[in-house]
Amino acid sequence: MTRASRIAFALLPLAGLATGLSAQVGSPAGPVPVEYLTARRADLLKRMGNGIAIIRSSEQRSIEGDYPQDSDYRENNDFFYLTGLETPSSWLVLVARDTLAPQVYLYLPARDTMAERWTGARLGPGPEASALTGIEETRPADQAQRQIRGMVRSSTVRGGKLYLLLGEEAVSDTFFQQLALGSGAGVTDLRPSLAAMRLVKDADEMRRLRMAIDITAKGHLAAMRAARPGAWEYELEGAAEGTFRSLGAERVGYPSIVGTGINATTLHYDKSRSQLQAGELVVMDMGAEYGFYSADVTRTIPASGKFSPRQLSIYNLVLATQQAAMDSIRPGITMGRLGQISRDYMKAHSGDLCAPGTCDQYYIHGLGHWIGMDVHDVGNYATPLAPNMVLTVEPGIYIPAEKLGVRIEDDVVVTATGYELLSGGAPRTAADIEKVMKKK
Ligand SMILES: [Mn+2]
Repeated sequence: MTRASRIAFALLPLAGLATGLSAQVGSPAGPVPVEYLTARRADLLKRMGNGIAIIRSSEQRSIEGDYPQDSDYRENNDFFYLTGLETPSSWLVLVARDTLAPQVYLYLPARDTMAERWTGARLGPGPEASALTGIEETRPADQAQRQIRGMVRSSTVRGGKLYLLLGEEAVSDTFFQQLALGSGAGVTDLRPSLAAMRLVKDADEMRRLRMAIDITAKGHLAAMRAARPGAWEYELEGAAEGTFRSLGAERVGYPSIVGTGINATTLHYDKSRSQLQAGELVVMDMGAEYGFYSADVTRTIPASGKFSPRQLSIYNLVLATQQAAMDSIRPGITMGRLGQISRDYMKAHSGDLCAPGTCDQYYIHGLGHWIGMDVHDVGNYATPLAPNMVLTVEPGIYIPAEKLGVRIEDDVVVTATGYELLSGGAPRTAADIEKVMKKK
């Protein structure tokens, strides 16, 4: 017995096999309603004009070779966005035609009763898959490559474009290379269209993001309460991640960053192996993933529960800088402009805090990024802001010589007139943080 199958055996519930349907809706977030999936596919088909798009799911990872978190399978974001499914080795085919109705095909591996005894029920082609996705045409995946070749031929013969997700994998994939060579029409990258769509969140995406962010705020509160001189970074991380899981998050959106003292000045320190010392600041950058959407929130706290006067001055400068950037958020402005506003603000308000220079010399990263299914989500950063785009606002000051790092990161959604703060559940002001840490 392999290690993987032993683990699978240990996890197999004795109650027997669930149906494919319940296997799919097992996520605490529930399924993506069919009307959203249908609308997303219709939008993409419209953007395609005349052509055929091939979107492949992720493959199952190997417990022995890839070291996933327990038996974790993470679907490809674009495949999930358009199907709501978490099915390995599957294909989605969209055929857009100038005058005729578009066609959509879903290829799923046929069910396999013996394999399902080890790894749980799967969704095969058939009525359940159609009910979940709104795609009538579901077919066995072992027919996918042959049929796709035929469909690509007939679409491109009619002057249709061939659309592929041209990531690293696609470029090195033999089947996709053959399709590209055989199409006679070249290949168009599908990613920019999907990125533009995913940049503006629909109501189901917002529901998931809000929940991911609420859960994340509670995790930060738990970490604040776990902090004290002598605690280990991993205790804070464990307090937050345990909270995430207990509230329905499937995984973390990215490896948690908990850095105390000098570690707080390493932007992506994720080892969490040091012990908090009295007088240090701790940067905690942690976000839950819920229903495929990831929060991204950073709080900076004093290990002993009280900021020193110097720490407080730096902290308040970062907070005011963040607020200045947020106050400038409105439809039409760009991320680049917001970044400049934050930098100018910090420079103008540094006083002698970072003398002989100004504190913006220690603000060594950008202001923020899109969030969504990826914590650094897809989307062109030159796109002017519009309602229902969701971004982080996260200025910071990092002074290694003083072992002092401060980052404050919040998640906001753009509204018709400005922004809504989504991550206010985690205390932001120094006074509110001190209050939480005092009460534990
Ligand atoms: Mn971030």
